[in-house]
Amino acid sequence: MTVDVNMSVLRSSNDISVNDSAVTVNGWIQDIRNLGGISFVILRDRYGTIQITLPKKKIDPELFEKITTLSRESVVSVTGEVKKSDQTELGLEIIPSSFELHSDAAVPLPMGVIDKVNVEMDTRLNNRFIDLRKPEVRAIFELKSLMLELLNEAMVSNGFLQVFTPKIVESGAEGGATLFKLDYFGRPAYLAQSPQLYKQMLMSTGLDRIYEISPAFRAEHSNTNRHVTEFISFDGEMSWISSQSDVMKMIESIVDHILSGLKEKGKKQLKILGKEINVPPVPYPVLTYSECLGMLASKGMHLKEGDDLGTEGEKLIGDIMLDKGYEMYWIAEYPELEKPFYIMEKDGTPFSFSFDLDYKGQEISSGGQREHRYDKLAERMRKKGLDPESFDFYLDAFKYGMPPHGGWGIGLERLLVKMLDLPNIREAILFPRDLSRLSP
Ligand code: AMO
Repeated sequence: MTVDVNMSVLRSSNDISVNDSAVTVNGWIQDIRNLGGISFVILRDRYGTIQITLPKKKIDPELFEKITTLSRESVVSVTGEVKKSDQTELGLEIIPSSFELHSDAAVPLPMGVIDKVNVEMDTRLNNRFIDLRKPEVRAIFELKSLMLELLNEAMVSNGFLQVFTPKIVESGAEGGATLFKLDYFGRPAYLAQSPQLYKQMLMSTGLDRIYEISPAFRAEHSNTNRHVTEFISFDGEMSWISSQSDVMKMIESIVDHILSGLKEKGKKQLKILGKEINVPPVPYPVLTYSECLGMLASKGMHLKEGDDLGTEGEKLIGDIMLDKGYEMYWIAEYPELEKPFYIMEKDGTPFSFSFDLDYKGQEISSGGQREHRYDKLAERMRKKGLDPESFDFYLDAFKYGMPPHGGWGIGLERLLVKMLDLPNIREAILFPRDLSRLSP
């Protein structure tokens, strides 16, 4: 009898019924080493590699010839006997009795899988199907998937309902400059930049805690290592808050659950990546925007009240905070002019009940308390040069009973990138979209 196994079974198996019995392993031929009297084929699947050992004298000559002349990355099933071996990393090897070739890989490969040469990111992304065969690339996406699992866990345990809102919309929420325009059966429409308007509308229904994890689209004209045109936005909205601090506390508990969960459950992937996750203690320190201006001035960067902190400012604050031992911190109470119409003003001041969560010098989230009072909201829209009438579908939800509420949006890839200290957001997206990339 043969048992169909993958390498995780072999890795975890101390079971003698697998060892010493005939197994079939499926995978990609990673490497072939011919050493005269003996040849080795390294077979790889999602879980690892195993050595297929072919002592020339003991193997059928035709089988030997066929296996050892296969091209790298061909896909095969190999059947044989599992033997204990102290020569291999796994402590096991397979002596083949037969094999099946499913797909013969063309030569040469567009890029190598195990070669240690540095390949340009563009080449890697153009050949993502090969790039993702590398365990260290795949580990990022295994951690991303684990991150979503942990995130869902945190949301459910806090009583949040998962929702999905439209991605084809009539009006944007995050400013006209980054809207992708569509032709919707002859009418103008846009790709959603965020679920902002919908998640707020849901607060008026009594669904008092909701979250959404979905693609968000931004026509970003800047080519940076932290902007893409399509990213995964993790949004939450909650009613009956007393202040933005309630929202900040919620985010802290969710982020803490994700980071500690990944540290614990992602050990295997973190080891492949050679990374460790530091879990910053909660609560995270809160800096106000005005304090940040002071901190920057002390380092020679002089900004006026109302200026955007900018990438450089954010980085500098990150360095100052890291010197003090903080990787994660809040920047709160931005000038109301800097923040979108839906954010509540701090009455009698030029500031607002808003916050960003910054991680190692980069914004990973923003949010705040929302303006839930209809008249004030319409007034704030006009102040921002928007016509409240074109937002009727949204404003109506405020006209007929809206609780106080607040929420956030976290760029999932930005969080992952900072957690793993990856050099570019594109590393955390399977098939990234940016200013120049639309394929694959
Ligand atoms: P904001 O526009 O700040 O806020 O976006 C929220 C978070 O989304 C991520 N992000 C991006 N990630 C990658 N590429 C991009 N081009 C990009 N743009 C944004 C960032 C950012 O912190 N509606 C509000 C949130 C709220 O108030 O609930 C919003 O969208 O990590």
